Amino acid sequence: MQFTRAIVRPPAGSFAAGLSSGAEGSPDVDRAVAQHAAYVQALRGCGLTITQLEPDEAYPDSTFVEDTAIVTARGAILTRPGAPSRAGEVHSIGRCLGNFYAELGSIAPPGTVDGGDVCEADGHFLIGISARTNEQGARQLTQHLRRWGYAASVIDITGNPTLLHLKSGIAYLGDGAWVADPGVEGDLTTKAGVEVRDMILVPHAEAYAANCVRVNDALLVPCGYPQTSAALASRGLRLVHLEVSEFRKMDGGLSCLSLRF
Ligand code: CIR
Repeated sequence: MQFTRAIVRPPAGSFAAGLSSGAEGSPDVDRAVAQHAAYVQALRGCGLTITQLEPDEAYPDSTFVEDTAIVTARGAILTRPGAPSRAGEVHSIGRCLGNFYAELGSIAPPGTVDGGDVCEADGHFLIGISARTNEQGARQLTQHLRRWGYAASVIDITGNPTLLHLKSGIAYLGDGAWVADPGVEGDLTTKAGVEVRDMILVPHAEAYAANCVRVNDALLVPCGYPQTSAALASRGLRLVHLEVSEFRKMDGGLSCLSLRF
C-alpha cells in the first residue's frame, strides 16, 4: 500500500520517565530528539507529508504514537492502550485524526488494544494478544475491520515475554515477504491465514531488527543488525538505516514512532 501521510510526535523532556523493561538503562533525551528528527526526515524522503504534534510532557511514552490508533485506507480506530499511564494519549491523537477521517471507531472497556500489536498485510490484519492487547480488544477491533471489508486474525504472543508487542517480533514487507522472530514464525506461517512466500528469520542476537517498517519503496531498518540487513538487502529492497538506540531503551522501535496512512 502506498502511504502519503504520517503523524509523529517528538519525545518530550519527560521521555525517560516512560515505561521500560529497564534492561538497557536510561535514554538520553537530547539524543532521542535527534534520532526522532532523522526518522521524520527519512519519512519525508519516502514521500510522506508529516503532521508533527507537540511533545507532551504529561505522557512520557507519547512519542510512540503507533499504539494509540489503527489507521487504514478505509477508516481509523482509536485504541484503548493496555498500560493505564498511556490511556490519555488517545485524546490528542483523536483530535488530529479527526482532520483526516470522518468518523473514528473506538475500543470499549474492558477491551484493550495497543497499535503495536496490529500488523497489516495487504488488507489482512494480524492482531497480537499480548500483555497490552486482550481478547476483548482484539474482538472489537476485528468487528471494526470486518465492517470495512478487511480480514483479521489473532496471534497469541503471551508465551513470548521478550516481545512487548506483535510488531516487536514481525514485520510485513509486501508481496508475501515477512521478517520474523523465530518465536512467532511458527504461528505466522501455520495459523495466521496470511500468505508467506518469503520468510527472513532474525537471528537471536538481532531480535530487535524484526521491527522494521516498509514505507513505499523503502524499508526503514535499525542500525546495528548486519545479518538482518544483509538478508533484507539481498531481496532488492531499498534500505534506510536509522539509529534508534534511545527508543530501544524504552522498548520501542521504528514502527511505533509514526502512524502511516
Ligand atoms: C511502552 O512500554 O508502552 C513504551 N515504552 C514503548 C511502546 C513501544 N510501542 C510499540 O512498539 N508499538
